[in-house]
Amino acid sequence: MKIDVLTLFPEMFTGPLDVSMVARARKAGLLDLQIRNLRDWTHDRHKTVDDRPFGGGPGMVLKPEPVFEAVEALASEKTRVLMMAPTGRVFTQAMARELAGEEHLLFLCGSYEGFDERIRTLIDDELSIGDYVLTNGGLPAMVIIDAVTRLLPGVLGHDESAHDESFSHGLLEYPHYTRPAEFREMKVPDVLLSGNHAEIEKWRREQSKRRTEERRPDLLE
Ligand code: JCQ
Repeated sequence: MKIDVLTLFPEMFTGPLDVSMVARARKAGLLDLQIRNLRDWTHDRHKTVDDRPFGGGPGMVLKPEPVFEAVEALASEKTRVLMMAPTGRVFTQAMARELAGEEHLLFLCGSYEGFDERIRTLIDDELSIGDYVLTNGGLPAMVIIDAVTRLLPGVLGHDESAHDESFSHGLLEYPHYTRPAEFREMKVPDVLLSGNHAEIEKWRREQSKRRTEERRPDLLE
């Protein structure tokens, strides 16, 4: 998969996307990820990307010209253009699976400065990662890139993907334990040491269900 990110803050993206599984996917050639500075599509000496709002008021507004030029340079028919904003549909695991099937994603990272409304005509989907306000769309874009990358074919090992299956059926994960069997007077449940795989499965299903009822009853609907 190819992913381009258009941002005013490319420095934000070093770190999260250079470690762990995303780094591995990039090195393996499964993910071609490029972070692009929106200012590269300006033509003036000051690399101006925003201007004062028509009609007055506080703050600045992202200008349409650099965004249009950048999107026209980076996108093709096959590109899904995504904008991160608290006004978007809330991102879910189902949406991650859908995006993982795309050839090319282009993330536009806006900010609370606001953007010229005509930029909306470039966008296929507006996505939110939750009901709170951030300073800009960089972190939401990284969250979505992370969630999508781990679903790309060949990125997860076989064990890890099988594990994922067992709880993307809408329930929370059951409790896990490793050695030692007793730690500071806290004992691992006997059933897990029993070697009885049918009983272990039953216990895990019950635990998943109970946890989901207690913590996320909304998932059971
Ligand atoms: C995304 N949840 C919160 C903030 C405006 C383009 O418009 C805006 C973008 C942002 C950054 O994204 C978020 C966000 N999901 O704050 C305001």
